[in-house]
Amino acid sequence: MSEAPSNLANFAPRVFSGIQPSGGLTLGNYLGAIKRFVDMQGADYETIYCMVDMHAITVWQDPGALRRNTRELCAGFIAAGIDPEQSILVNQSQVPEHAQLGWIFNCVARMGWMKRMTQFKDKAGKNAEQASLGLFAYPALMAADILVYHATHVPVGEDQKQHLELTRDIAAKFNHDYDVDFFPLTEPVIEGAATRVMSLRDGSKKMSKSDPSDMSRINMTDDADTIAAKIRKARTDPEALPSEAEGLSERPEARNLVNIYAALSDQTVAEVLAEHGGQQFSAFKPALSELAVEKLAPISTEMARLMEEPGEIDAILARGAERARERAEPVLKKTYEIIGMVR
Ligand code: AQP
Repeated sequence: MSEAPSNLANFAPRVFSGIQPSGGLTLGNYLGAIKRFVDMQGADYETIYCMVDMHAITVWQDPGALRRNTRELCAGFIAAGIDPEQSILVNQSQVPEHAQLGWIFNCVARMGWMKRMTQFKDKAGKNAEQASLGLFAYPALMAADILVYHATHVPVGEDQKQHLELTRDIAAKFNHDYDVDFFPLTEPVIEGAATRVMSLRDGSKKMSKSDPSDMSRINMTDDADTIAAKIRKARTDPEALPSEAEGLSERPEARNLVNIYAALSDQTVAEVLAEHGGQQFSAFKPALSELAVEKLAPISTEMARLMEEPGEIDAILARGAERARERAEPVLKKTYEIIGMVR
């Protein structure tokens, strides 16, 4: 983590976060990210939410699927409660300043820092020689996504913590190297009961849109029967639920289902266990399915409705790009000035 003292008092509060259109949205993306994006939308901050399509292509994407997933992600944001008037909704490739600042940050970030990024190691796996250069450089572009807006707060799931620490390190190094106080040392906002939703098949792996097993995740577009079947088949242990949170510490699968319940019902884990402690999974799973369907069905129905009008989604993204560029352009211009580029 960067040692530089916080300089956030010098910047207007602004929230930025992004999601990759690398597949359909999962319950992990919803609880760890989108639901909290909605909570942060309000008078206190300007909010910018991005479909990070240039990150998605760090692994192969079929062009038709990428287009569809980008629109579907935008529909998901809106259906979950993001207001495109109040927040800026934009896809990354329509704001070239992200990539332009990303290049500069490739020259600020150090190889040693990048080599420590666990997400690259996880995603590249044993086949690192065959991974794209973009997958390796991804966190420097992510820093640019955030800092091109001088964003001060970034709501994310737990898995993004290391990338946000790198973002602070890049900002601090840039400020130090050029003797300026130009980039904010952004604060990660990792809060709530579901900062790390785990796979339904393996409590040690996070729920992910690119997991080969569809049974490992709940997709935001799953219908009620599919959600119920996935929860029924979710891996658990033979014990009843404990009545205290400590009783979940060695039970990752049980803890995951309780965390999901807590996040969906806006309760604490203690409140969920006060109500359901002592129950067998044969009773708790149907209660969880019912809750999940109740919360997710209105979102998926609205997503499907919005997807019938792709032209409207494209217009929202085009307008979002205009508003985003109004903010990003002056930051990039000033960055070029600071580093000595003749304009
Ligand atoms: N399982 C999760 N629990 C909580 N939060 C999660 N997020 C993702 N999965 C979980 C949060 O969602 C935001 C967007 O993530 P992303 O799509 O940009 O990338 P990711 O973290 O790599 O998500 P996936 O689903 O695992 O995508 P793929 O499979 O394409 O790599 C982030 O805030 C993330 O923390």
